[in-house]
Amino acid sequence: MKKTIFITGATSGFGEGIARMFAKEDYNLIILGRREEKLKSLKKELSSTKVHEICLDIRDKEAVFKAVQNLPDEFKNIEILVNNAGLALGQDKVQDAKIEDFETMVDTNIKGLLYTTKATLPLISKNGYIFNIGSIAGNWPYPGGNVYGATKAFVRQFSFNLRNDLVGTGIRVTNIEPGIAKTEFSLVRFKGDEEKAESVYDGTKYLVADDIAKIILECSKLPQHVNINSLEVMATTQTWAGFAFER
Ligand code: NDP
Ligand code: 8X3
Repeated sequence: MKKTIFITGATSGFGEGIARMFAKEDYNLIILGRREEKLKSLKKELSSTKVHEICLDIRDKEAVFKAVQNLPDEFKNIEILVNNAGLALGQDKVQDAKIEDFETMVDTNIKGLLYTTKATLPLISKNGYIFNIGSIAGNWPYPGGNVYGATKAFVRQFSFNLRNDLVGTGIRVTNIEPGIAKTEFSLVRFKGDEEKAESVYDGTKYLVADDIAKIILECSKLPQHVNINSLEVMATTQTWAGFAFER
């Protein structure tokens, strides 16, 4: 029987890259996102394998549980869940930022991830695998990283605690913590400001979706008794900035 991978946020960036990578590995795919057209075109592109698309907003708890309950039988045995859907909104100081942006990040990156995890857990096979996409922002503070970083710190700690709860099931949990990567991430963060988004990547070498997809594939191929708890990955060009001082 073919294995199934469930990828949230598969309409762009890491999620789309992971879908392409696992299609080549002959997995059945469950792809989730809000943009129906992108889901449809990805399904068409990857027609050599079975693809089930779920068009919804992961902030909608009822919709998430219903979509998982209504999965066609051949997709009900999930080998790998990738909790990837997420976003940053703005990079302003807490005192200047919009409370609505904070709420969207919390609702998506924390609550949405909890809904997809809780809904799919009963369908994850013994010896299955859960990848959560955290961020270096969950490990290291930076100016304007405030709520986004805090949501990713939640994802990291939740991943570790989930491991505790899943002991005995054989299900592995890895928190992947990428640094700078060129996807639609900055375009979303800066609300469609293409110039500002591009400036994040100007003159440097960044990670791409395929790098993260490869890392996930390699982790999934490790022997079943090996669990990588967290994996922080940066572009070789990226390092830490050091401490800032008021003078
Ligand atoms: P993209 O913006 O390219 O992709 C984000 C994906 O998440 C899209 O498919 C989007 O789909 C989906 N998504 C966002 N909100 C929702 C929602 N409410 N409901 C359902 N789907 C949603 O960015 P990345 O690929 O870079 O981001 C993927 C993950 O990686 C995120 O969790 C991000 O925080 C994290 N990350 C990114 C880094 C980077 O530098 N790029 C570095 C570290 C971590 P749609 O719009 O169709 O709903
Ligand atoms: C995205 C990486 O450093 O831009 O999670 O927050 S960063």
